[in-house]
Amino acid sequence: MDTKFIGKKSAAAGGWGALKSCGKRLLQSGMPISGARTMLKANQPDGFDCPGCAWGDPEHGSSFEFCENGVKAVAWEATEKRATPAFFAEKTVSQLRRLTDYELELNGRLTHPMRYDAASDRYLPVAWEDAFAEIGSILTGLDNPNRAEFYTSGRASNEAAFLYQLFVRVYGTNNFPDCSNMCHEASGIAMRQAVGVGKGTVLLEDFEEADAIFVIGQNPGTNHPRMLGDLRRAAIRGARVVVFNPIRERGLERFSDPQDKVEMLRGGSTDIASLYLQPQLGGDMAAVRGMAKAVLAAEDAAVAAGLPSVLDYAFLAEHCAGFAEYRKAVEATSWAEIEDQSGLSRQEIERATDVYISAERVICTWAMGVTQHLHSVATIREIANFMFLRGNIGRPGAGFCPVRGHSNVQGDRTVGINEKPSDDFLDALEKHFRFTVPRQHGHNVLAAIGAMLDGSAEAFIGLGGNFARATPDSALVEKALRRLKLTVHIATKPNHSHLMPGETAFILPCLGRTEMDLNAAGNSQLISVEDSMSMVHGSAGINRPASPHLLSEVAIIAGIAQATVGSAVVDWSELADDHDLIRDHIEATIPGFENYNKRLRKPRGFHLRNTAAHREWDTPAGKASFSCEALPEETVHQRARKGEGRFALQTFRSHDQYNTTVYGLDDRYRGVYGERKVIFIHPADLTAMNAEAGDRVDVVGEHDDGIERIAENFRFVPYDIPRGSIAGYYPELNVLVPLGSAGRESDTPTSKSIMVSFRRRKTA
Ligand SMILES: Nc1nc2c(c(=O)[nH]1)N[C@H]1C(S)=C(S)[C@@H](COP(=O)(O)OP(=O)(O)OC[C@H]3O[C@@H](n4cnc5c(=O)[nH]c(N)nc54)[C@H](O)[C@@H]3O)O[C@H]1N2
Ligand SMILES: Nc1nc2c(c(=O)[nH]1)N[C@H]1C(S)=C(S)[C@@H](COP(=O)(O)OP(=O)(O)OC[C@H]3O[C@@H](n4cnc5c(=O)[nH]c(N)nc54)[C@H](O)[C@@H]3O)O[C@H]1N2
Ligand SMILES: [Mo]
Repeated sequence: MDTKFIGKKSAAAGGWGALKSCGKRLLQSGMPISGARTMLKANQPDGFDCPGCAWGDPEHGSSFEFCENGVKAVAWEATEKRATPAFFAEKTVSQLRRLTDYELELNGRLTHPMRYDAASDRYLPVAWEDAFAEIGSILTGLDNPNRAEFYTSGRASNEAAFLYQLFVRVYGTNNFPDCSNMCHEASGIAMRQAVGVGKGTVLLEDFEEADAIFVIGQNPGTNHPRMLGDLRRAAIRGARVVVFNPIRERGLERFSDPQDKVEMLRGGSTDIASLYLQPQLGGDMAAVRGMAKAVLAAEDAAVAAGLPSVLDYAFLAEHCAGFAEYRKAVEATSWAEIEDQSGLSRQEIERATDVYISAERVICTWAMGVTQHLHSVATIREIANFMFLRGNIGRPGAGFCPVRGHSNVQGDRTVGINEKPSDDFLDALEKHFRFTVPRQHGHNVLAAIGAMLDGSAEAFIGLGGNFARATPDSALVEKALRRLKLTVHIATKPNHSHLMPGETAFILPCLGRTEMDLNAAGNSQLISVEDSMSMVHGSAGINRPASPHLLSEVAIIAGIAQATVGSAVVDWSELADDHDLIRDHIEATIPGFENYNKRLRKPRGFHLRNTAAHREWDTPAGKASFSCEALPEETVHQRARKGEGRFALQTFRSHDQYNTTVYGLDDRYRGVYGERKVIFIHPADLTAMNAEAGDRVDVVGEHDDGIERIAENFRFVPYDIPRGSIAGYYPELNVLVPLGSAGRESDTPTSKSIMVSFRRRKTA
């Protein structure tokens, strides 16, 4: 596709632009000069885990792996700005609500525990003990523990998350809505069905051996910048990178590595994608089915010509179940269907297939472009089917890599943040701690919101995150939070969720990753996290806490737990004081953590064994399992196409944000500066509407459930994107994501397939 209409003539991703942008953000964030020292300790053996993404850390090379967006994440936390009680005294909560997410967080780190005072509509300081006592008394006063919701965002450490789930289960519920429900839930479900583990099967080292890497529905240039380094090294070695993304993302086209002095001085860059395909939104299952069809056709041709097999028959025979049925399903899918749904031509799909067939070892990575659709589970099963055809799992350089979001979202699940816990895990908790665990499955994010809206939930506790902004139908969720008896937010910076107080409301400020956590005896406490490659490693902050009144997440959870359930089952304060003891409990209840405390202190930590990576299949069939579903009857783009003036909208991240945290108003790689209320759209779609670049519109939700959803005053930006598909930023567009639209099986909000239309605005 012609790219001449993309904003400014674009330089490669990374490079000097990345360095410049870092400098600017560091200045704006108010990070002290000592910040440089903070940066150097990110992702180092004796430092802290970068609070940015969940990409793995390399074994070799002790120098700091430069990452522009890691710098921003660290600087944002290590700021010198403070949201003190004076900040909260100055404005009523109603006034604060008028600020944008960006303006709110710019006020810096929270310093004191705060309690909402309805009479003055302000947050006032409160003593920790009083906060714990009041939270405990409201929680114990609910007539059923299932009337409370315990949210987790994926930054919480293994130690905090384990203690949290233990407290909540002693209290008596499995209500654990978490950010994963909105993120990689579909990956976990599909992979457990297909290969028996819900996690990626590759290590970082596999990227050094792969002959081809398929990157589907992911924008690593912005969201996992260190992954670009691995893709770049692979590309230089001659591995082929194949991208499926409706949008041409610059980082996937060309990358200039700030680590590479020669490349930086020459002003050069490396081509990343050798093939870049732009499917329609939601068209990936069809695209992958198309590749599978082309693989089977190549196999038939090889047989006819007496050439070696294209399929890995040994793997299929020894390890797989359901291949014959799958083959029939593929044969029953026509090229016409595949082309129509994927938006790709047969020739394009065959070119990708050629790369696949000529590669001995293939890795497939994916993220939100795959998981936030109606048919995400079926799509990921199809990716697995496709990979099975040539045995691309459980050998060096080959395997599945769902690239996680939050830096410890994977670890949180491992240690028990799960509304549908396994019986094995509950049995282990029960046996080790000797209490009757709740067995009834609890609420995920959408169920929790449902319960808050219908009045069956009365309390919300948030361990990090920004629930009201990250969830769909923001306006409704805000109302739901304000109807509760109790809202509690454990957080580092003020955000909009804090401004939706229930009858009684607290903001409890905690230490961040970059800060030292000293116990009563003055010993520094280590926490641990798990990355996308299932490596568990330690993290210890080095900065002085943002305020002397902060507590660690672990200490806050222990305080609430003590005030709510007492110490009959667990001595909370002992655990808060010594994280090694928490890890001993993890080791005793969760497989894979043998010698946790010892192995954690090794430089790169340790790897949690992944059965599928060893070709052991913990599935009902005891094999790697093919699925044989038909393609979705209709995808969002096919539906939108039927209606006049309708478009399929995806909501994604700019280069200057971390989820609901907006660092700045630029999206450098996409050529957008100083604004966020934009809609990326194909120029021919603009012409067809008699509209032009820069025109302003209201974006109107077309979910057809009788609810009016409008996002006001957005500006058109012409972009290289398929006709009929459009894109804009989360969280500004969350008002358009319907609560009632969720992925099959995954129950994930469909943030990448929203049907909308436009309404012209007369004035800006
Ligand atoms: N700097 C920074 N880092 C982050 C985050 C952040 O906000 N900022 N967030 C973290 C979190 S929690 C997560 S989950 C990850 C998110 O990482 P990503 O998944 O990369 O995040 P998105 O910005 O949502 O980008 C989705 C990509 O998928 C493409 N896409 C959308 N729909 C489709 C589709 O139907 N098919 C295909 N093939 N592609 C599609 C979009 O064009 C876009 O390139 O990043 C993590 N890392
Ligand atoms: N429309 C749309 N919606 C989406 C998505 C999308 O692509 N489109 N993506 C979804 C995805 S993938 C995810 S993961 C969710 C994210 O949902 P969340 O995890 O709920 O949101 P975040 O924006 O990451 O949370 C930011 C807040 O976390 C707090 N925080 C930061 N660091 C710490 C810490 O160390 N400890 C504690 N206790 N608090 C801290 C700060 O107060 C900050 O304001 O959003 C989802 N929502
Ligand atoms: Mo995420």
